[in-house]
Amino acid sequence: MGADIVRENRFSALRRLITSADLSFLMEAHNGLSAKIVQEAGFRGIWASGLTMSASLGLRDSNEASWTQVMDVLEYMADATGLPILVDGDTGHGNFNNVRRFVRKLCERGVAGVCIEDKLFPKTNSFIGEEQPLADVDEFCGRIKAGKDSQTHDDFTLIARVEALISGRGMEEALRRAEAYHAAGADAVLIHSKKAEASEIFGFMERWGNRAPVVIVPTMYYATPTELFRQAGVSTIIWANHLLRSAMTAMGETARRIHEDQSLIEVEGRVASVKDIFRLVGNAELEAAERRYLPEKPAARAIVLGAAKGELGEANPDQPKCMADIRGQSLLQRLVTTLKDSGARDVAVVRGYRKAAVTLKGVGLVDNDRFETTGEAYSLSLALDEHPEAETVVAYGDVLFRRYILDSLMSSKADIVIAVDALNLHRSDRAAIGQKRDLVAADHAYSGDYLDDEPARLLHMAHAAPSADAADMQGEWMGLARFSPTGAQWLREEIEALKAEGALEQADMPTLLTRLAAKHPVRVKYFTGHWMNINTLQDLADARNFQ
Ligand code: SPV
Ligand code: MG
Repeated sequence: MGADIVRENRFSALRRLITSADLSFLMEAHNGLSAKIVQEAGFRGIWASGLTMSASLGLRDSNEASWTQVMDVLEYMADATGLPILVDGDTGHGNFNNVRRFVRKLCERGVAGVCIEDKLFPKTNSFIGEEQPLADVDEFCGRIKAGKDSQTHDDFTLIARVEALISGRGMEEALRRAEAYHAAGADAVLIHSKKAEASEIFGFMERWGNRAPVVIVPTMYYATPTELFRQAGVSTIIWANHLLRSAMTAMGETARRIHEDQSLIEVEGRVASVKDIFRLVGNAELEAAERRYLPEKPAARAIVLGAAKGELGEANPDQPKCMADIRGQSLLQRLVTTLKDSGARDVAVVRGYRKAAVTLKGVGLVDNDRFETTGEAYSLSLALDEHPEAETVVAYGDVLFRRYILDSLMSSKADIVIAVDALNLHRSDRAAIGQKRDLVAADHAYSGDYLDDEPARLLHMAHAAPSADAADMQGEWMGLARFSPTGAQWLREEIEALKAEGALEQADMPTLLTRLAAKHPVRVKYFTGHWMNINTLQDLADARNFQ
């Protein structure tokens, strides 16, 4: 129903654009994506150009694409936007009979109008050669009548394109044809010219005297000010091919750059981001629909360990590390957004140092008031509530990671899975030297082979600075772990065991995970980068560039 209403409106919307007293504009598009770009730019209608739809398929503008292939492209465009589309129907793909079927199908697919030109099938682009043969006037009028008689929507618009000026037949012939096409039922005429200035257009407008709306395509006479067309009474201007042409320029430059550099470094940042693609094709809508229609998984919960003081003192006065500002949002806010986006709806943050500064809407707060004398395992124990069977994500409060890393942990079948950076051990930058990290020993190392998905198992973990004798260490834990309901049960049991031994208060996460690994399989999932741990001022600066 909703889609039908949009389609209904599109027919009348195009009719209004063409018949209104104001000058209107149609912008070229050649596929669903460019149609969306036209809409975002603010245009109120689309020109589905024969030249650019063909070219984007790698074909010539000579009816090499069949009319059904054109129809498929139009369907993507109509689905991609709510804008009315005027399609370049070339000659109508044959005689009156082909026009009838074409128009019926256009109405069915929600394409609001067609422009047909008085040439012969197979057509040749108007800017190629001279004196192209024209259709017989009566025969072309038959195509117009057939089209109008076949429209299944009252407001469908049929525009007749006059090629007399382009093919050197002169103004009298152009006027004679325009008059005949108008009388045959065309809703408007498109007068085409390939001169570099618009004298033919102004000459035609004067003689035509507003008998029916006039559409023009100033590809060749582009330098003429638009205002003059407005004053001359032109109804609609078609900007006929400029999105495809600008895309060709941009794609060519990008391809050459990458080919020369064998690298993306010069190109990244100058091209649309992957996020831009997601936005334009409407991924947010799909996510909302998934929440509406997919069976709800029992909500996962997340525990963020944010009690520690950290060492960001001067840059971050009076604040715990997790509240450090990163481009207008706290580290904690960014982390919690990623956790929630990945399905951990119920987030608890354990706070301690300067706890009053740790605030965030939509999260539960747990206080570790003994943060100065206790460690991570103790903080975690405070947040484990009475529901140990829930799927649980545990994250350090001072890490940033790309969402796919957490998504990958969330989709793991393992009961306990930890995210490990396979390459970070080999960091040689100054910030990394001598810094203690959570070093991971696993039963096998990351192979770098895309096809190698053999699960690795944690042997032990230690909070230490990497050293020469750390050769048995396979990576660095990112401070991110996921426990299935069973894994969460094991976690609780291990915390209880530590407590019984009087070791809970001092235990860190590596100790806890090592103990778990001795009793249960703890899966190591390798990643290579795309995360960071904020320990130093330099890290904080780097985090501001983290996407
Ligand atoms: C098209 O865009 O395919 C047109 C306009 O028909 S032109 O190429 O100017 O003839
Ligand atoms: Mg064309």
